[in-house]
Amino acid sequence: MTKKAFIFDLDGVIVDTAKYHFLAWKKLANSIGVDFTEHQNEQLKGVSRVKSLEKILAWGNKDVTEDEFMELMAIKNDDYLGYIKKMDQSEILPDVLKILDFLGEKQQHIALGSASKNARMILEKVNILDKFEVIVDGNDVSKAKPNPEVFLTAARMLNCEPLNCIVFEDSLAGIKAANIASMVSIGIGDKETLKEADFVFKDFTEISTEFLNEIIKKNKH
Ligand code: B16
Ligand code: MG
Repeated sequence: MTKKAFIFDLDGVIVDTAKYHFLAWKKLANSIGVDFTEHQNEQLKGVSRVKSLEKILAWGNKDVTEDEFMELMAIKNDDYLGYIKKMDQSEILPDVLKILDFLGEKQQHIALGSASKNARMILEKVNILDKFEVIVDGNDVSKAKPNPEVFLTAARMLNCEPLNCIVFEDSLAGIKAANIASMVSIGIGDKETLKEADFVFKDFTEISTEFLNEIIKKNKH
């Protein structure tokens, strides 16, 4: 049987760092006189740091110089890292460890495909860095999701055909990226928002080992 590659997004799939992104972006936006709501934060899920700040400045109708832009990004990231430093294994989302261990026992490839430049640090903090054979994050790719670069890079590093890759994603951009790459896309979150995915589950507690066994056995086409 061909070995499959299971590629996990980080924020919203393994841990809920969106809440820390929200606090840090809100503080930054407010400091320059821009409002920032949780609804707007939703639109930053899976979006890179640069693109997130561009969106916030556009929402607030703010123009900044290139130097100011870089400084604002650094301030936000320092603030965000303050939250990350306090993370531990208790912040791993329900049943993520169970699924990682199951896939490990079944000797499947396990990779990370995240837009975050802080991905390695977060995996270290929650103590699961060693569960990933390959890590592709915001430092390794230049094209943001829905461009499939992040997932295709992981597939290439694992020497695995895209058709044999399965992506777990919480953002629509990430689901689109997986679909464009001809991978199996599994949405984690809201069924309506993620309806373009091949499968959608509210969270990992809804994913059975029977389902995973079927995915391991099955060919996409
Ligand atoms: P950083 P993911 C993404 O992570 C987040 O969803 C997104 O909100 C964030 O802006 C992006 O990482 C960049 O993060 O500032 O740490 O480089 O969902 O792709 O794992
Ligand atoms: Mg995500």
